[in-house]
Amino acid sequence: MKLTEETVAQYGRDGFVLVPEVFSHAELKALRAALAEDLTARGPHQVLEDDDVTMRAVYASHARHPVFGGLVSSRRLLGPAMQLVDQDLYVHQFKINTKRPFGGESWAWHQDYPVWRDADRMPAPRAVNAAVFMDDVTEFNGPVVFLRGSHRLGSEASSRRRGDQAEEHIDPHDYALSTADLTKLAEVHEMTSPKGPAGTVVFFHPEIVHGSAPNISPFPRDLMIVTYNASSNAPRPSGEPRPEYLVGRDTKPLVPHSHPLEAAATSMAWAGS
Ligand code: HL5
Ligand code: SIN
Ligand code: MN
Repeated sequence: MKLTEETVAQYGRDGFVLVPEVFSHAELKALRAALAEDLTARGPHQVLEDDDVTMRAVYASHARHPVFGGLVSSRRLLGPAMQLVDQDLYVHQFKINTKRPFGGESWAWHQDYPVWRDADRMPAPRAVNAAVFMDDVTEFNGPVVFLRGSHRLGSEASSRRRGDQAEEHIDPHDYALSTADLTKLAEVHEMTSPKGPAGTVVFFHPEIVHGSAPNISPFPRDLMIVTYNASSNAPRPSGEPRPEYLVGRDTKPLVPHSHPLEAAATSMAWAGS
């Protein structure tokens, strides 16, 4: 149940890697049902679009719903994440970006780590995102676009530039790269958007430049992102930390286990390779 050496090297070069067929159809059904249940819990952990009605993102479902609670220590996510960071890990952040059909909004070009460095005082980019496709991701429904290899530049390009789109959750809009910087970077770093059927997982580096376009297709694009951080790299806030739904407090190393969903797994194609 391991990424190959070649895959780990590819992650080092590109800043992301796509792993196909991690979750089966039956498991995705369970995940979608869990999301529907979790969406009934109202609170500040739900981020709305500009219309103040449509769901844009929901945070910390793993803290409320047992299906997501178990999933974060699944071998299939935590195993590769531990290989990629080469450290013991815990969940820094859990979110599902729910990009609705016919207009789900874009996410501005940004890097994640500068946000967590500034807002949470996370010491280093010793973390990895595991993005689980809860829907098929195509060129039509607003896939995440990466600048390949841009994580190797570090975080110099990003600092808070604009306003206050959000108070607790920090919208990438507030950390967006300038058009001049993005233009320069895109000359050197190819734009690429990993796509695939629901159940695909993309692991990506906290310093890779990424963003996504609106979803004008008739299909949803719900993307679950678990950010694993090294236990040795827990934030050291100087004052009041941001709310727990944004910044995980339990920094004890997670132990990979076979999630109950795993019992129903039929497709483990990547695991043996
Ligand atoms: N919304 C996140 C936070 O921590 C930051 C963004 O994609 C992650 C940049 O508030
Ligand atoms: C998106 O959901 O398209 C953006 C993902 C991210 O910023 O991590
Ligand atoms: Mn991001």
